Amino acid sequence: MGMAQNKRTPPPSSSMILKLQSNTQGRDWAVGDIHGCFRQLSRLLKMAAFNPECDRLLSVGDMIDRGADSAAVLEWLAQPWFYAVRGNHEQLAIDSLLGDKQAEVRHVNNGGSWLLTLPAPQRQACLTAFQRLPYAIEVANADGGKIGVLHADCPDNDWEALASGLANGTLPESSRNVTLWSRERARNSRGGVVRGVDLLLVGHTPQTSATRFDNVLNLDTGAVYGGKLTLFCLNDFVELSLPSEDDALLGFHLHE
Ligand SMILES: [Mn+2]
Repeated sequence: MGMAQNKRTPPPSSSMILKLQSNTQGRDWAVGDIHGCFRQLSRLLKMAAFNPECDRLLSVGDMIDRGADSAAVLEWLAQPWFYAVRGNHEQLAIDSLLGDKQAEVRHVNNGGSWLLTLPAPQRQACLTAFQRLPYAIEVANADGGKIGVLHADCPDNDWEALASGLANGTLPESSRNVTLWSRERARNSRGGVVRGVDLLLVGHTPQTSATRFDNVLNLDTGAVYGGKLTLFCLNDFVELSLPSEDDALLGFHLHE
């Protein structure tokens, strides 16, 4: 990718929630569902004048599947300025790589066949990298507030309960699944402010442009479906989008 590395260390492998201090050196950006569109992400970061020496990039998950360049996820996750939560697609990949045949079929049917074509060491590297992904990231604001990041939704609209449940390993599987799979907010059958964060950044359910539901901002703008890829700056709330290339036009439909 031609971007210089800095010396920040990655989170410990056991951490299911990652807490980041406010970035006093540069800017923090969040990106919506990438789904293998890493070349598009590189162009978008150039548009944003992203500086890998001091800026950070947070992914809301679903970095892989359907797009042209899913295997590049390993390079991106190796960058010290790149932070990501797991999405349901990374979870399907984990379950498939752990030998769950039902998950393997489901993953392949949802754009995951690239994983089976990788050499065994790279498949193992994907398993290790995806298993390290936290369910949630919490970023401190310079003014004492916090911004949350997860893939789908926050169980019970209660960030503190989620954060402590993830930190001490007591969060029930049903709540973990809400963070990975829920579409209820986007379908308007569920709403309300998420307590304990100023803003929650999510993806998972494609929107025509970044869409806010109460204090929950959905950044999935359907890049892999011929929509666009969206960046959001946590410092000044600026949004930046790049339309997909024509060859990414695959038809818009609801994905897993
Ligand atoms: Mn998803």
